Amino acid sequence: MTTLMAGTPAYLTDFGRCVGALPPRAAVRTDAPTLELTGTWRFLLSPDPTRAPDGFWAPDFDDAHWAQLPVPSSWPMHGHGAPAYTNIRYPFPVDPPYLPAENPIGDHRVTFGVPAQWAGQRAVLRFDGVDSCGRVWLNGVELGVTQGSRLPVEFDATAALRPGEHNVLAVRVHQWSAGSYLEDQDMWWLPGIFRPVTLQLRPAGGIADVFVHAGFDHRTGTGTLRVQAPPGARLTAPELGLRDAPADSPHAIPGVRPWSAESPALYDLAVSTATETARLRVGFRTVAIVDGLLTVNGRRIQLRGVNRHEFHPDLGRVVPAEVVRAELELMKRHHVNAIRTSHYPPHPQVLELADELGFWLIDECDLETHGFSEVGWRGNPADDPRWRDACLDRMRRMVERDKNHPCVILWSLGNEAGTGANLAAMADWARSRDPGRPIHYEGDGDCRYVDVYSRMYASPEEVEAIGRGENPDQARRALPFILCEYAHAMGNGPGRLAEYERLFDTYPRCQGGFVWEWIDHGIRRRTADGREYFAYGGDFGESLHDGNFVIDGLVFPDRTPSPALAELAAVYAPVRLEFTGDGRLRVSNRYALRDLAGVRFDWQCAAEGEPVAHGVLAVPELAAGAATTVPLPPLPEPPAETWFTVTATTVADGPGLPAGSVLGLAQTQVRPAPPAPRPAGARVRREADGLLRLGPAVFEPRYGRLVRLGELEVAGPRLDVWRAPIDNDRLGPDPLERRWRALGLDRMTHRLRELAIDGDELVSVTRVAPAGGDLALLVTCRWSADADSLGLTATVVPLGEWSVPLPRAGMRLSVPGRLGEVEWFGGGPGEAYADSRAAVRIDRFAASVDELQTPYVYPQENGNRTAVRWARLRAPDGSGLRITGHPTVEFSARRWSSEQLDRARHTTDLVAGERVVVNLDVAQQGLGSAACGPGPAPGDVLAARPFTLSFSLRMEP
Ligand code: IPT
Repeated sequence: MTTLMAGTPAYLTDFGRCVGALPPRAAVRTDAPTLELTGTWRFLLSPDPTRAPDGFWAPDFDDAHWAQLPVPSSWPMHGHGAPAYTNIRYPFPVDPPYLPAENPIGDHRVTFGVPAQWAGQRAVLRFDGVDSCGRVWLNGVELGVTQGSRLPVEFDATAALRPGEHNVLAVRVHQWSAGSYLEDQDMWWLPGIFRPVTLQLRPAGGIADVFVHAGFDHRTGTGTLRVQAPPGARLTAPELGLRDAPADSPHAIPGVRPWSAESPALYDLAVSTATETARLRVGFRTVAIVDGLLTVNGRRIQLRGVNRHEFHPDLGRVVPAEVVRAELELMKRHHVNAIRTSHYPPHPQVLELADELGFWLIDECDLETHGFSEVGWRGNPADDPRWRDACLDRMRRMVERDKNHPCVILWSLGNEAGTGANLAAMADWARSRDPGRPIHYEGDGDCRYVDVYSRMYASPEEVEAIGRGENPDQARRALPFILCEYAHAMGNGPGRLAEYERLFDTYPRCQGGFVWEWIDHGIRRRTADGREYFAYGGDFGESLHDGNFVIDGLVFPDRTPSPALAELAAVYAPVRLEFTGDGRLRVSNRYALRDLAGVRFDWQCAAEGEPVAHGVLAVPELAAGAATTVPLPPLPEPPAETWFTVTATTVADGPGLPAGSVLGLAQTQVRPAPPAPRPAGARVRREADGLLRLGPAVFEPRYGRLVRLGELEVAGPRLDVWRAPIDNDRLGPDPLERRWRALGLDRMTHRLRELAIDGDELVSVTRVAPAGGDLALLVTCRWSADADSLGLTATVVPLGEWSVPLPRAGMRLSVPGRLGEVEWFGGGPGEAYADSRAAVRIDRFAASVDELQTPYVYPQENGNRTAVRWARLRAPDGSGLRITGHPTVEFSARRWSSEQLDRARHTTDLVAGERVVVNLDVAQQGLGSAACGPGPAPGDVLAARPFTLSFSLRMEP
């Protein structure tokens, strides 16, 4: 038999190895001449290799008819091919190291000039990110092949380069390669040359590589600087008193300002040889695990972190520098102090900014083989010797690139790659190369080759057990514990952030965690009529996809904060304020390494939201980790519900934190509301038209429903237990939504059983039940009124055996759409739910009905305002409806029904109707994190139990 198969190029299936790459080295700023090859390139996409042009790498190849494409770019974001989203599953057969024939090719070409002075000198061509594999030719000469999408690769360009002439760079990018088996992160598949391409002169005798070790001894306050650089290199750092000092001996620097995420002190350092100067910013800090605790500069740190992917809604994996800076500043303002670079090393600019603004970083290697879990982990590259080189190569490239950044406190081997010998080898190598940083990897469940015990989505109950040292296994018990992922922020949620933080505050070894995740990876698109929305998995016709599971961030795709970010900020607040109940305030400094100098404590007293007194509290400058109590000032007692609010704010600008940033806030009630009188006195009258009249209200007797309040058409409050399921209701192993729909909670029917007059009250009894079953809720409404207000007390009793919690417990009514402005006294300004209410305060707020909506990318229940004492809905002419809770209600108002919200799949499916639908609830089911993690705490599960809801309505002229 003669084999005729030509096959795919060998490099594509060579177990993820690069070809021709130079040894990895640090990313540093240097004065070596550098050309950025970014800009507009020529591009041709071929759906499979058989259709890709031969010889396109030849300098004289005619590419005039090719498309133009910006580089860096993710090509599917520019109209070539389409993005595709899968979470765990590979979008190709699990057949390592092979790829299917359907493997798109993106051919890239660019022509550029090189100064004549470069002649005779060595030059390297650097790619900071090529997804997934690029074969590179310069002037027709093949330089090599890249793999490892999110890692740099350098090639020697010296021989191929033609200084003083036009040069042609050609890169063939394969969407899939063996390396793709190592890159199964939960995100869009987005091929392309998505990070810079640079050409750099490498002067003879230059700084080929540099490794700065800058430690800090917290006992003596002395910094030590040791720089590994080429022989003869000299150091200059005027602020450190170093002028042309030798690099090869350690320098002790007394009285140095240490670096931390809280006070990111950096010193400029120049490392020079006769031919090159590299410029670095040095931060002095020592990371150590001491007595089972992760410490920096001698102090236990607490990670208040987020998982950050590199994502942009229009550009894919290309994130412009100004966007990254704004993003990290946004994190900073929300008291995020740590970032896990899930699940690959980010663009080098992220590390520079993290040094400058102050973040603890877990730098994670570009390694995930999660799709092997679908086949019982058979053939997992993390444990197969044939993949060992590629695994080690990836670790090396990350560590070498990022080793000089003080922000990096842990190296992470990767994510969800099972376990195996290659991971252990990566850990060993990193430890020997950089003993200054411990190793993280969540998948090493037995903690055999890691230095911290890391978990994902452990419930608060389990975290507490770990905190108490109740782990079964001794090895893990001795290690610091972190949650590398927790509180899945998908859609409306997560709940329980405050509960986790309390555990991190309580148990020293529970050193915090990283919320999953920072950003919704929604891709911006427009409907045919030009309305913008964000797309998710399946919106690009993918045959295999995981829907909106990629929409699980604290910020929307365009980086506007979702309500969860405000919640996170309140929970992560570095200053904790608590009222002790005996006229004092306890102030705790939750910084690990910084005192509270430059923080001011303002207080205010407000009666029904109207300020009546204010002042400044004297609080001593608390040392890191310290707490004290201070007395409260004498307070006025106006005849209205009064709240005392203390706000800790920064006085001066700090890195990423402008003056006036709120570091902590707390409130206490000084005086409760005088009980609102319940309307009474009017009598029920039967009108000639058959309608019933009670004070200002008109009822329709067949269904027992309110139809009018004075001139206002109010469609009767009726029992409502349905909410448009949130992702945490819809997903997870045993989704509530399935049980809710099986029971029929989304399609309840109403039968009036009784309508009667009882003294001054109109009383209706309604049986509310779904078709097909015999479970029901019996609602007794007692209506009373005076001349202009109508009161309702509704008592609800479940009938039958209810085994599921209710989505919500309350009443729904509707008013004309012109009542589009809302003012309320209660919890705000943002939405809040039972287990996500740390960010609200009691005050008076105003918003339009439209502004009350949270535009979750996948529409779902949202916008609830909590503990509302009263709310007014008003038309432009000022007339409207006032709702008063007895004592409070949960309130939401929208221009569509919960059923419409439930049916919508994108924000643009929601079209305003003619009514405003108002929900007044006793409670809703908590949020939890069940889409990927625990559900709400038992206390926030809305069990079907009898409840009473009471409020009154008044028309306002
Ligand atoms: C975990 C992944 O590490 C993360 O990338 C993301 O997919 C997250 O889940 C869900 O959004 S892995 C999961 C099996 C717990």
